[in-house]
Amino acid sequence: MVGFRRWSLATEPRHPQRGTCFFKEKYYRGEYFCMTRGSSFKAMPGGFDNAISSIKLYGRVTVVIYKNANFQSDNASFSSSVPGLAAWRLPSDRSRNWNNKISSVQVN
Ligand SMILES: [Ca+2]
Repeated sequence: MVGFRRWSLATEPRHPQRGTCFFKEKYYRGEYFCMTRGSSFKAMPGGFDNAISSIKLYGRVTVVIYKNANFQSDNASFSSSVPGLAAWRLPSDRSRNWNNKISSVQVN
């Protein structure tokens, strides 16, 4: 799984120079994993499916998130960090938001 790293809260914080980290809690807290630019996951790593609440970007990158696996269904792209996905509504259903919805991702 190229680009995949995972650390517990107890470990020293690390992140890619150019890439993205996905966090289970808002404001970049809780369990997380990181990806380098140019990598993607057609399905989220174990325990992270429908569990992401914030996204931190490092360097010039764009992250594309998808509601379903295999880059399907609703998507959204971000070029700066997202402290709370609950603030972003789903394109197909404006009454719902992206919190705990991400099921696949690309980092460009
Ligand atoms: Ca989903």
